Amino acid sequence: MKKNRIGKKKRVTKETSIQMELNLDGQGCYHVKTTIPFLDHMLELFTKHGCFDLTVTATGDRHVDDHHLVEDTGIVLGEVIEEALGRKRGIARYGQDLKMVRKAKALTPMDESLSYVALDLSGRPFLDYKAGFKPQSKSPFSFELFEDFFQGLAFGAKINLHIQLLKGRNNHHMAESLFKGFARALAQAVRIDPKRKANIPSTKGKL
Ligand SMILES: [Mn+2]
Repeated sequence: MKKNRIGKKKRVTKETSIQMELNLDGQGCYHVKTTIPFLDHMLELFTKHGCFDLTVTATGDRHVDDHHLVEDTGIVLGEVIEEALGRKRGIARYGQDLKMVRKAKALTPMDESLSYVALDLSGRPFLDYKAGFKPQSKSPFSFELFEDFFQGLAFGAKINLHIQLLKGRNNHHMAESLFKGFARALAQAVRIDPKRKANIPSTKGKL
């Protein structure tokens, strides 16, 4: 039987302490405790829609604000993705969320919100991120932190990641659309393509 692709990481700094385990060949099971309920909700969506398994225990200096913890959680998620992929033998490499594809665009609707996510497990970190969340003075969560999250993730995983929120009214739905879109694009990119057998999908012979 094929071995599951698992990444495991413990990262401790003076600002945050994060322990994470990701199984790319999972079943959508999660146990996520970051002390930030909205971030937990997003990581759970990601796990369920990508059909991964994810365990996260994270704490940080939230008396400052949520920035360090959100950003570092993104970095560690990127690192466990990279570790789980190993040498990337046999993977599809490119991910596009094919739900409601039109004109080669990958779109994920979430009620009134709609986003586009495309990625390449290229080994070259890059993030293009356009998501205009609405100003929301009473929200317990700062939605602009998701740019830092995905920046950390793209660099931790060494992936080329394009995220664009096309429209939306409600920040909660807009964030859900981004995380579901990311999960589904990643699930496609990491899938093993049986035609490739164990070869690495690059003319360089290395990713
Ligand atoms: Mn929700």
